[in-house]
Amino acid sequence: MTRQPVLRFILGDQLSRAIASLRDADAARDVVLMAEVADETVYVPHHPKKIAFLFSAMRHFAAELRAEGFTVDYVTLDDPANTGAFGTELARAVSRHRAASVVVTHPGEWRVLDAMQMWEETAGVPVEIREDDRFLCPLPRFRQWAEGKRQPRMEFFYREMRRATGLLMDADGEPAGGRWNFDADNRKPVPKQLDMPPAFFVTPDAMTQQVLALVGARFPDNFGTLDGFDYAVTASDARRALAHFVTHALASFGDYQDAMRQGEDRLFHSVLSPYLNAGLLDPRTVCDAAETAWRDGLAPLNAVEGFIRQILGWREYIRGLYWLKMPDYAQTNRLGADRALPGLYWGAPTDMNCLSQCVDQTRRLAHAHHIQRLMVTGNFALLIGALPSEVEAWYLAVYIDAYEWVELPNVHGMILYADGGYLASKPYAASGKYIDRMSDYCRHCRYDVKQSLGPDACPFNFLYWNFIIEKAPELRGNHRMAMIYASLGRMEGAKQAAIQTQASDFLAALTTEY
Ligand code: FAD
Ligand code: DLZ
Ligand code: SF4
Repeated sequence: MTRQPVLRFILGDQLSRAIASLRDADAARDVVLMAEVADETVYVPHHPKKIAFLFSAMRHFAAELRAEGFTVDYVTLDDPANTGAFGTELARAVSRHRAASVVVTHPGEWRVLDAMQMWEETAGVPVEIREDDRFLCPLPRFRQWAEGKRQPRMEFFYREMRRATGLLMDADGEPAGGRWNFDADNRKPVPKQLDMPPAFFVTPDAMTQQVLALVGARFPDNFGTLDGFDYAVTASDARRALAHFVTHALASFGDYQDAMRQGEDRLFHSVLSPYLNAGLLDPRTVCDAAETAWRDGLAPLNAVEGFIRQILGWREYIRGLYWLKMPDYAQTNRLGADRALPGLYWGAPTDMNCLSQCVDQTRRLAHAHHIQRLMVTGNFALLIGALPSEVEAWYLAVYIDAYEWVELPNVHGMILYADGGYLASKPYAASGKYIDRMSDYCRHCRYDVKQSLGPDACPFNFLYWNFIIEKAPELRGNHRMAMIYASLGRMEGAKQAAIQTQASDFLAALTTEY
């Protein structure tokens, strides 16, 4: 007598062999379901490289499971019977395989979790949703830590996580090197003469080529190019990417983590986020590899601590906040921002070289590093008062590593301050001076970063002061903004008025066309 199978539904960002929904799978009995569905490809207009990366990684994962002996029911996007949605594909598969029940892992987006509540009804069998335990901080633990805190700050969460995991801790319970954070040694601009790490790349195999053809034909008008696709699409290649980073870039990660340089897309960043977020790499493996490099004398502590903090601290904290605060979190708009997203984000030409470079890099790679996302495209969106929902949709669409659990708090909280300071203690607003200090973009720009008024003035300068003036009612009381408001107090009224006029003219000329 054959036993009825359990259907194990694996979503596109759950490509880990150790995922909870596969843990007790019986290859002789169960069926694994994976589906490329139209709904997931269009809820924002994803960059084609993001879609291609996920589809190819999904297909490779399915092939690996089959090689292990699993039955994998894989529904491709171009299958004529494909109904285009998770719920209906699940119902079809339950009926095809006469499944007794469904097991799935908690998804990374609220909207998918919400839809999952209907799956038992549409599939007609029990659906078990298991916790996603690929993170280092379980959600109940985060909730316990954040509960009752008006502004739960990442730095303190990070220290808890260092203690909980033992990462970079001495035997006596003190942080390695005697400090929790070495940022004071970091954040240097890149010197003119500096050898850059060699690029890591994977040549697309036949399976990836097939996906590239499918995505190219199906999404010809999406922002972004498929040309030069060289991302890893398997766990073993993702581990090679990690090893490459540790060998060639980690040692300088801390020094140059906030730097930008024209023509150097990745500098000393790891570009591991696509693999971490899709499940091809697990965060503990990445942190352990970095710590081992330090213990073996291959990378200094300021670099290794800075890198581990991004994953053990920021990544876990951002995810914890998302699930703690959703779905209400996305609805706040503390600064009352309401401007439609300008077309320059979708590639319309702009004379602002920093923006032009970061958007073009995003178009080519579906990747930009943190400081480009924060201080160039993010800072601009904040200063012009762009509508949070439109900025969020842009970040969710254009980056290969973007899922709402990680995109939303970074955009809504970190760059737009739309949550009123729950995540960030003050807005990350900055004038052109910051961009000039950390990059060489200004040297190639038609604007003059030293000027705040007049036809050649860097727009970041007058937009910054305009923001400070306009948002004074919300921000003046923030003690971290005291120095800025003291400077504003010393600025002549006539200059303030001229800044506001120039900003207003600039904003009026911004167009949504592209
Ligand atoms: P590295 O600089 O090498 O950092 C190592 C790892 O640390 C990253 O791979 C990532 O997993 C983690 N990390 C670093 N900073 C953060 C952070 N703030 N939040 C979460 N994880 C972090 N990251 C995403 O993975 N997906 C997103 O959709 C995303 N959207 C962002 C939007 C904005 C406005 C900002 C400011 C940041 C966003 N980030 C996002 C965080 C960060 O920019 C990317 O993780 C990083 O650029 C990925 O490149 P990397 O792997 O080379 O990172
Ligand atoms: C992002 C994405 C895309 C573009 N396509 C699919 C898909 O066809 N099938 C799938 O299982 N997952 C896809 N994903 C990832 C999902 O959007 C992601 O799993 C959910 O947003 C939950 O994080
Ligand atoms: Fe950007 Fe201003 Fe520098 Fe031009 S001058 S690159 S607009 S910061």
